[in-house]
Amino acid sequence: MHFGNRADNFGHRPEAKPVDLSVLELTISVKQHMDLSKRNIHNPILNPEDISPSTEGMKIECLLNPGVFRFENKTWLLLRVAERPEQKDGELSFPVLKNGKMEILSFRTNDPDLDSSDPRIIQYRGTSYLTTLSHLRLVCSDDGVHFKESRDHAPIFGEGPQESFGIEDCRVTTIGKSYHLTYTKVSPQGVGVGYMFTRNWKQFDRRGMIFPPHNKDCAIFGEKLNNRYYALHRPSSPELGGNYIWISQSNDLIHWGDHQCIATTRDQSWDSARIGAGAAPIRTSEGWLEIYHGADSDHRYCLGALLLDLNNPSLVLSRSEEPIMEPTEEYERNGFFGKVIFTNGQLVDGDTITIYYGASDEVICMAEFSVKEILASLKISK
Ligand code: MAN
Repeated sequence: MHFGNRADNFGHRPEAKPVDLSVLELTISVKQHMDLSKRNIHNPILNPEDISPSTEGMKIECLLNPGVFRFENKTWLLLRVAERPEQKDGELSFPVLKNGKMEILSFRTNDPDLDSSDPRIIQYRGTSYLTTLSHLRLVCSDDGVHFKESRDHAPIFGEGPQESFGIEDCRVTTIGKSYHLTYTKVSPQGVGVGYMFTRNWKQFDRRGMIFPPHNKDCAIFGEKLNNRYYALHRPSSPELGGNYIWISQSNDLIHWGDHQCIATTRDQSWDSARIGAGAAPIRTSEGWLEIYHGADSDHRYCLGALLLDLNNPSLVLSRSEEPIMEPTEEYERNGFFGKVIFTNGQLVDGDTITIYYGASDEVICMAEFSVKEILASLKISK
């Protein structure tokens, strides 16, 4: 849509038509209601071709869902890098980890026992596999927009049988001078939450699985409350319950208890099929602000917000009725797995939240929100 009477390529100027301002106002208010984000003009800021494969013979198919932190005066992303070998006609091949080494599994695409309708997962004779193997990679930037791979910091790969299908979607919570990493461990045994911490991004203290399958989307709060650590996480309960956000408490960040469900999916809504926490909740004057993802039965992933009580974050004060960000741009609608906006990393500076997000499960993007604007939208939702 354009307003006014711009000349066409041949210099013909169409007759000026009066602009119907009521339509314009309606469009603006509807748009503002739906999407509070300001996308960066450089989006996507990272594409699979910008990063080098971990091993010869591998191709990076997707960059996804980075954890974000500040370290040594730079902005860092801990990317999820999803790889597989270059695909040959009539064959579907992907790596798995076995005894610390990559092994390639292959299936004929015309095998009647193969179900490859979801580009992320295949089913073969009752067993599920991922079509790519993910590891975590560090990239850093002086301006928060242009990122380069760090030569001084090695990639983080899955280790042991609980991570044989890789590690994914790592949240990074900074507490004092320590960085606490919660990530998805994937293997045929199931999908659970792994935890490790580091101070220098060179040595990592891996502390194993802190939430057993099926569980993911774990974000640790950046400070203790009532002398305890808190974390949001997302267990799945297939028969009774569903894919809901829970909160738990711990004295040592490893053993978690006092589990409570704080938010469920909503029928007929943009978040009707699954919801999960993004990065660590943000302390605001009104409460803890959590940007979370919600998906519908069509696997369309949007972002919304939850406001949790400052002293007792298991109390939800308010929740977005409508998404605060939806997959509307070309790079968010089309890609490895389209119609996806997924965030688990952000930086907060005064009123500005800068989220880094995976779009279409393929490229890395960034967008800004105003804390005040999200809080105002939550007042309407209340
Ligand atoms: C799941 C996870 C995410 C991914 C979304 C959308 O929630 O595997 O990593 O981005 O699905 O595919």
